[in-house]
Amino acid sequence: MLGSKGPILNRAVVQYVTGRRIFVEGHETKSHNFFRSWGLLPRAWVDIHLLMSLARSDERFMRAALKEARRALGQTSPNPVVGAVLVIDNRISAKGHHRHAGCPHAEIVCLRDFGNTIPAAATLYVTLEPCSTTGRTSPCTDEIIKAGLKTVVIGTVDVNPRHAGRGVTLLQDAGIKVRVGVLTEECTSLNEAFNKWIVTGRPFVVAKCGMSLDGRLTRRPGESRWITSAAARRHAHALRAQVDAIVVGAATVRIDNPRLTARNAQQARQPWRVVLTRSGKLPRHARLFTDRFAERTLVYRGKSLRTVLTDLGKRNVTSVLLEGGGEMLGQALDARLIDKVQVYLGPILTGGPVLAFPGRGASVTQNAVHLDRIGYQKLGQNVCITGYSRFPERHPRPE
Ligand code: AOF
Ligand code: ZN
Repeated sequence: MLGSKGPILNRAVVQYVTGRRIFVEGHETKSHNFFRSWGLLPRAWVDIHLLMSLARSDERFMRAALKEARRALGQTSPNPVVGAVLVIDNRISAKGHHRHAGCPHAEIVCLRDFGNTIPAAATLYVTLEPCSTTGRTSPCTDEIIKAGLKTVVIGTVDVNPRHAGRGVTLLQDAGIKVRVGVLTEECTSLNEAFNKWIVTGRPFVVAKCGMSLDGRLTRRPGESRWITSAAARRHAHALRAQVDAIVVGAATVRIDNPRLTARNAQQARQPWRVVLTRSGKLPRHARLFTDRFAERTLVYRGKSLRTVLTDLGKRNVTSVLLEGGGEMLGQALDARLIDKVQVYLGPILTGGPVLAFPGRGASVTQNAVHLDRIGYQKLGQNVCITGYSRFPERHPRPE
C-alpha cells in the first residue's frame, strides 16, 4: 500500500517517518485537494494505519463499482461501461451501472436507486470521471452537485476530450471533496476499446486466431479449421459478444462460409460482420448474406484494412475482431494495426504453408511487434495467450 503504487503517497512528499506516523506534504494543488478529500491537512502528521485503512476501504468500494460496471460489458458501445456505488456508514446503500448508450449514466442510476435525500456522510464511488457536458444525456456533474453529495471517489479520468478532467474540476469548484485514481488500471482497462476510439476515432483492434504449435492456421484451405478444441472455440465466441465488428477476408467467406454470430453469449447483440474483398467475388448464398443477420454484413471492395478501420470508426465501431484468414492477419501485422492479440494454441504440429501471420514480417527482430501485459489461460489441452502490442521505433535493416 505504501509502495510506489500507493494512491496516497504517490501524491505526497513523505517528509519523516517516526513510529506509526508519517509527515506528509502534498506538493501541488491536486495533492492538497486529495488530502482534504480525506479530511486531512495537506501538511500534517498522519497515522500510517489510518491512512492504509482509508485507502483499503476506497479500493473495496471501487471494486464493488467495477463489478457493477462489468454487468454491462459489451452492451454500452459506443459508450464506456461504468459502475457506481453509494456508501453510507461504511456500507453500500445503492448501486448502478450504465446499461446502454442513451440510457442514464451509472451515477444517475445509482442515485435513483437510493431514492432518498443524500446524507452528508455519503460517498459516491464511480469507476469513470462523471461527464460534464450534454450528450445523449445531461451532465452527471450537475446531478451530483444537485443531489448534495459531499465526497466523490473516481476510478479514472475520462479520456474523452469533452471531459478529460473537466468533471473533476467542476465537482471540486462546487465544494465537493474528490479523490481520483483508485484501482486506476482496472478502471482504465475495462474501457480499452472506448479509450482508443474516443481519442483517435479508430477502433481498438483485436487479432484472434486458433493455431498449431508451429504457427499454422490449417493444413490446407478447406480442411478442418478446428485446430483448437470445442472449449477454446466457446471461449473465443464469447469475445464476439464484446466487440462491435468482426472482420474477415473474402477467402474465409468462400472457404469456410462462417456465421460470425455471437452465439452462446447471453444477451449478445450481433456485431457488424465485415468482409474485405479485392475482386468483389463473393458467394451470394453465403450465410453472411442470407441468414437473419444479413443486414449486419458490410462488404468493402478494394480498400486497405486501415481505410476500412477508419470508416468503421466513423460508424461508431469502437472495437474490431480480426478473425482471419492468414493473409489479412499478416497485413494487419505488417501495417501495425493490431492492438491486442488473442491466440489459441492447439497441441498439434501441422507443418505446411498456411501461416497464421504471413506477410512481409519484421525486417529485423527489433522491429517485431512486442507484446506486453501477457495473459496465459489453459483451456483443456489448449492455451489462450493474450497480449497488447508495443510498437518499437523502426530500425533500419542492417547492410
Ligand atoms: C458518466 N457515466 O455511466 C458514462 C459516461 O452521450 P452521453 O450523454 O451518454 O455521454 C457519453 C459520454 O459520457 C461518453 O463518451 C463518455 O465520455 C461518458 N460516459 N459518463 O459520467 C457513465 N457512460
Ligand atoms: Zn454522465
